[in-house]
Amino acid sequence: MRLYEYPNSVCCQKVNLALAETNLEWEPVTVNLGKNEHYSSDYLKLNPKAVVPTLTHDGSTIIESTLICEYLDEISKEKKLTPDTPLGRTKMRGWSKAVDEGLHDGVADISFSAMFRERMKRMPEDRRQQRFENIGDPKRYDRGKTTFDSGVASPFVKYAVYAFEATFKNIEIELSDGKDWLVEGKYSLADLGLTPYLARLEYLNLLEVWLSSKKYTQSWWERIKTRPSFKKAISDPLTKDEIGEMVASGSKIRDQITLIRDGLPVRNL
Ligand SMILES: N[C@@H](CCC(=O)N[C@@H](CS)C(=O)NCC(=O)O)C(=O)O
Repeated sequence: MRLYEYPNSVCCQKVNLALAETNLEWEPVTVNLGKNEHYSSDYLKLNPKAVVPTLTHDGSTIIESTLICEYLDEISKEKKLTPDTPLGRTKMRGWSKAVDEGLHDGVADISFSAMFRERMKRMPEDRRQQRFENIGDPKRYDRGKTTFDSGVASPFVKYAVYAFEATFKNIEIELSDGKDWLVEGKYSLADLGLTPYLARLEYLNLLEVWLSSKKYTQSWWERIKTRPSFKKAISDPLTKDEIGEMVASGSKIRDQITLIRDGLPVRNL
């Protein structure tokens, strides 16, 4: 089993968490996003969306981190990451949808406005142009270009803050009856799937913006961080430089993110 991945990528961290929790044997293959390797013709045959992660196993290719995580739990002997009841499994997939339909783009846009934008500014103009031209998908292009041009003032950062606000509100409600984990009181792909997104906000020094007022979510987050999978899949692989860059760049936008959050319409939250 091979995992095509890139360091400090949230959706690769998610799959790494599932691999750590299931104890499956696998081989990592690095796809260097910085060198545009995800646009090489060989990689595009595996993953036509030109993103990491991609899993190959027994001659088959699986893309989409949420599906990869479900697959890994399916093939593991214990299937311990999936709730026991049909309703539990549906609820678990509800949390995955929050990630796939909001938090994933959200964390990418916040991270881009704080950090990758600065890296892209330092790139030679022709390489930066090539990066944008390679994108293909017009929506992904607009997100990248708008946030490159406007930074935290990009509307996509506002959508991101809204997505996190809504999800954090739901997490706090779900845990407020004293449960340890989101679905049926048992650690599952629901908790696992959210983990890299909270971790990224924490490394960017932004998690407090949301968690300072949410005591149940805070304790749940502390529980998640004590799992050996967190150390193995998220904190250990990060280099000092990566952590330093995240903390420094996220701290610079913290006040603006707080202002955006405070100015959100609350009616639909
Ligand atoms: N929905 C996909 C999203 C994959 C994705 O966006 N991957 C990012 C890294 S976390 C990527 O490869 N980005 C490359 C780029 O945008 O150029 C999944 O969950 O697998």
